[in-house]
Amino acid sequence: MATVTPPAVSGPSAAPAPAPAAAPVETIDGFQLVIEALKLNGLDTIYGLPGIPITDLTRRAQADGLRVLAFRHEQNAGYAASIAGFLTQKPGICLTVSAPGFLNGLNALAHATTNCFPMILISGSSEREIVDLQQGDYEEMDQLAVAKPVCKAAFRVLHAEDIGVGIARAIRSAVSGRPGGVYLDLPAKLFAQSVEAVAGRASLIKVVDPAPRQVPAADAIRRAVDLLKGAKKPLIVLGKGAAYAQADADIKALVERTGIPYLPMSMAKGLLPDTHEQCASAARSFVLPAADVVLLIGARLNWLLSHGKGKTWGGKSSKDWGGQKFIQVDISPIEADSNVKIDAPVVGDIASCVSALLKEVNAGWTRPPAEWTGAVHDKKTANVAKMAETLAKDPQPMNFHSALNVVRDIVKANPDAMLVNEGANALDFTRSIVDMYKPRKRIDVGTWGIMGIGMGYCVAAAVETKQQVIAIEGDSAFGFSGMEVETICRYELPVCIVVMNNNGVYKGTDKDPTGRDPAPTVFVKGARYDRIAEAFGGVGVNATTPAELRRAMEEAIRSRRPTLINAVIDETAGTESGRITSLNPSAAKKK
Ligand code: ADP
Ligand code: TPW
Ligand code: MG
Repeated sequence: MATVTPPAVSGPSAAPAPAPAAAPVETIDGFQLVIEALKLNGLDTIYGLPGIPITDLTRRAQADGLRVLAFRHEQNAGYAASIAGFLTQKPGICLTVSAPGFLNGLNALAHATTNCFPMILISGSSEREIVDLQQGDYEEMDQLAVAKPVCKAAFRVLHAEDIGVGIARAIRSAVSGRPGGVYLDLPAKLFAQSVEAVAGRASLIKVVDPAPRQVPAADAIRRAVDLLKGAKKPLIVLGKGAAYAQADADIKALVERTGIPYLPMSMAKGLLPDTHEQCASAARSFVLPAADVVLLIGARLNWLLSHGKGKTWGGKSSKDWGGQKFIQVDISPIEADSNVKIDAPVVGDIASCVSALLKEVNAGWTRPPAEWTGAVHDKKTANVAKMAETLAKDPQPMNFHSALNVVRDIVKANPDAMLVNEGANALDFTRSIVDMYKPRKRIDVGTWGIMGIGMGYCVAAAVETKQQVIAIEGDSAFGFSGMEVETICRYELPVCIVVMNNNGVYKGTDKDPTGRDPAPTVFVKGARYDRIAEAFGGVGVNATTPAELRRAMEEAIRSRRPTLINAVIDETAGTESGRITSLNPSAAKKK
């Protein structure tokens, strides 16, 4: 520990007396205060990439017992931090250098905010005086101003004695209310500042109750329950807010005791097993337009739910309301009425709201009419049978269905494994074919449908849960973060990546009409992604049949070694834009 000798105090007039031999005062610097503030708050993992001015922060954090995962690109570190936040309810920490490193991390910060994941992006920054006068410092940028529009809150700390407050504010902002991304700007000069150690440590804050419960009002619960009781065709929609809330037992009890069919959004799959008799996933296009009262729990009526209106919901045209009444459980008081009228908003944290609703579902509760649950059941059984037929086929070359039939079996046999998923067809088919059995096991492209979350999510999923990770990746999607295979191999993480290689974006068949270049949607034919893993000491397998894919996945899970399987998929198998063709302007025009 560094020491300083305090300056001698001399009186105004007396002849200078020899200074008394002062005991050296122990000091603490900015680096150490940041590390101790994180540790004090249980934030023990950093996803980042070193460089000026934070290199020593990464080294000293590691020396002090924090887990520091160093990435090859900040965007992937940021995505890792964002999903760590989703999985743990603690803000995921991403650490970057100034301007370019900060900007590389910014995409993930925006993603965290959009998806309501708690995350703190901590970036080093250049000298304030020079930045503010725009005198051209090394990596000069007004990062605080740039971050503000895409995050929930942004703070800068200029003095070492304020580090405790800065980190406390960042933590509270990230996890309280609707969770989101927070930016924390730490200028280079801050790290080198020293303060007296006892006072410095005393300035750190251990945040008490960072995400206080928000209990719903009794009249809001009553209104919701009355509406639900009057329903003839009720439906529950579970979103990723419900998965985040970790109120798994109460959510399951609410669904089962009410007897209402439920639809899980993508990342809410597994809150109850997808094989649950009340799960209506396989009858989605039947239940949405038919339901009369819909209880939304942690799911927004955004594009993923067709804004709660239009033909999906039984409306006459694309903008028409389908006539349903909505109950919306959400922590954000301004979410209700964002797209259609919400008849019974229930504002509060999901754990408190579901527990309050559950109290009303007592012995006197009438389950939904058998006519409704029977119709949902019949529709679902027919669709499941149709899908089983498709899955049983063994076409040459392998297609999405025959490959995913293998993944479906592997996930069923390993229900604790984390499933990471991105792509277009590779995403949509996996979501509908691969059943999930436990909460928070499926993590994917989220609200924006982002390509590039893949390898960052794999690292965080392995680090935070210690479970086997299986990533089902479109070949295009994989490319956005592929270099992190080195990171996965370096930390020897139990990650099995399956690249669904159909030679391109959606398909591999497009041609440049002029004959000059490859079409914008296609890649090198017959690319061997498996060799990327081999380059870093991992296992690479080229799989051209379901049997080869099965063997390779089973071996990956048995060995827990980093594995990349190049699954060769029929390049004609995909459809343009996967399931969201209607949002593609040119494709929509052709209709
Ligand atoms: P999905 O994409 O699965 O439909 P969304 O991301 O659209 O889910 O919606 C998640 C919703 O959950 C957000 O509106 C957010 O405010 C809400 N939410 C997140 N965490 C909680 C919580 N702990 N309690 C209540 N609501 C929450
Ligand atoms: C950050 C646009 C949506 S899906 C996709 C792109 C480029 C790739 C689809 O090809 P892939 O899947 O992964 O091979 P498959 O199975 O259909 O062949 N940039 C970002 N995000 C998005 N969503 C895009 C571009 C896009
Ligand atoms: Mg592809």
